[in-house]
Amino acid sequence: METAKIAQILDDMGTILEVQGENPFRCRAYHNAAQVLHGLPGDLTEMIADGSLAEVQGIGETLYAKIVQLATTGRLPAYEKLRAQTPPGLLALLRVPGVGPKKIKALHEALDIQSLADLRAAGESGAIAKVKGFGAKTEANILEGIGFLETTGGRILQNEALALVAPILDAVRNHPGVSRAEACGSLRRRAETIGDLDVLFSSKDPRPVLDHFAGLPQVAKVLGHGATKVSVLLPGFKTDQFVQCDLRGVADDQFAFALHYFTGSKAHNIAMRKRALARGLSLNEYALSGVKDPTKTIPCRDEADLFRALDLEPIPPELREDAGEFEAAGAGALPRLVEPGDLTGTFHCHSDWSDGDATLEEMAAGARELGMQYLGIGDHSRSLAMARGLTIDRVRDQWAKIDALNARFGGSFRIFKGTECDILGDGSLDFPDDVLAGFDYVVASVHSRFKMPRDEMTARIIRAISNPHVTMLGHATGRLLLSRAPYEVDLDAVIDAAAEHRTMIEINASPYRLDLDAVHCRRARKKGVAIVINPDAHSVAGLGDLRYGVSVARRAWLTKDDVFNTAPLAEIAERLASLRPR
Ligand code: DGT
Ligand code: CA
Ligand code: CA
Ligand code: ZN
Repeated sequence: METAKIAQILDDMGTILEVQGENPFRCRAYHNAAQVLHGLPGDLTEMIADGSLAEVQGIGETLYAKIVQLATTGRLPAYEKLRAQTPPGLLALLRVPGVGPKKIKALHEALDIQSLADLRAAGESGAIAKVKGFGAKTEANILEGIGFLETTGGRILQNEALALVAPILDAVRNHPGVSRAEACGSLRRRAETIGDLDVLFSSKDPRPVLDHFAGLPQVAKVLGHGATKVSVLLPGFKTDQFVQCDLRGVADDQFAFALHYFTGSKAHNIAMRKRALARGLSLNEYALSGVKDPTKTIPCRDEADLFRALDLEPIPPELREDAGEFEAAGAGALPRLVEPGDLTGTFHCHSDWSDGDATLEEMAAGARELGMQYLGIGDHSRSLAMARGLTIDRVRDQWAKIDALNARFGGSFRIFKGTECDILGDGSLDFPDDVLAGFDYVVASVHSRFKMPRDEMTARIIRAISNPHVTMLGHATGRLLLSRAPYEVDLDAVIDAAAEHRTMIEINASPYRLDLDAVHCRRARKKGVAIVINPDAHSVAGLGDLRYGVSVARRAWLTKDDVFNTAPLAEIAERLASLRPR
């Protein structure tokens, strides 16, 4: 059994025990062990075999035995028993933002709530407000949370979709009958979140490939099995969550048309078909042919051929939203989109000085490994105690440490001294100006009081980014994709202020956040705001999230020159210095 799956089971057990009102220490032991498994330095099976797992801090004796049992047998009767004691809809309630095990326990006991439907009915009838410890405000929050859950529904994050699709694509590509295979749909367009997975392959005989796919071990349920298409459910990353995956097979000479069609978006496809019709051609997922004479077909080996046949430059998947790409591609004026390899470094990364996992040295080594020339460390500021924000004294210690490291790098690499400085409630910053002046750059972010009225939040952020010490605005809306709505803010006003004060705005590349979204990012660029792509990395692995930020930039039509962190180190140093107030 995979380590991540075992961790999930331990987490679930901790949660069920919480819902049952078990002693908090016992519950926490399960959650802690799950965390430890997520951060395990080696392979779980090997660590069991060589005894090193027993040495790992944070896993007690009982839990150690349970992990070994799960890893070796794939089963745990204690877990099955707990699941059997829990109504099946109860854990799903945890997906409602703002509803935790304690609330579930109370509501279950007071109102016998067992499912989302029960919870909504109770909220709508006003029954939740009457439960001890709840009240009208909590009830309204819960109803809002249910609404949020419903609109985001069964969607998953891009990183989850990529992790699910990779082994499927491997299996399909490795099948001897397959010549080409690709993941299409929203995933290929790099949309923020993904509804279902669409995989396409070409082959002389799709049947054995489809049968093989339907029989893959990770398939939880086959929804439909036809001659050219199989739909299945794959287990998602949350308990009782399933993700649909459609696999379609076509002939090799149909592949380009099908790839284009199933990549979408739907709006793009409709416009593309209209364009074909305007040229007397009919386009569908299998062919491009004459309207009057369907036997006249235009063969296309790949998508580029198809676009050319309609007098278009090839349109990258990220731009296919019918949002101006046809005009640009028809005029030969598509931008040359920024690519992951264009990034020379990044800012807004955390180290173990605040809430990151890795040391400064490890983060720098990780960045160099990725071919970067510099790394900006922006640990949290003092008022964010929860994230171990740095006091002014600690900031000065960190500067000394960074100076020493930079001296060691001798110019071949550089760590920039940054801070992710909290924007306080009134829009002032968490450090005084004389301290801010000592950093190479300042990222300003909101981490508190998310529920402020829109006007107040907008004024707060504008005040912060108007401070000449602020180099860039961090995660502009504070949203967490699929789990926390953005705060209320007039982003257009923020963008205007950023342009006026020459403050950059970050694309937060964490797949859990991804703000600034592509639409506002495109607007910001049009107003002349410099965009910077930051991973908000809390570990070395987190630096890899930059790819998701590049996708947002591409969806926003950005070229290399529109992105600040594509310049070489010397130029970055110069431009940062020029942005510091005199
Ligand atoms: P998702 O799954 O909600 O994240 O979004 P998509 O874009 O992957 O949508 P999906 O899976 O329903 O369909 C995949 C692609 O197939 C879609 O992007 C465009 C194409 N497609 C699906 N339905 C239609 C349709 O009714 N008309 C046209 N023109 N294309 C369609
Ligand atoms: Ca899809
Ligand atoms: Ca689909
Ligand atoms: Zn951060």
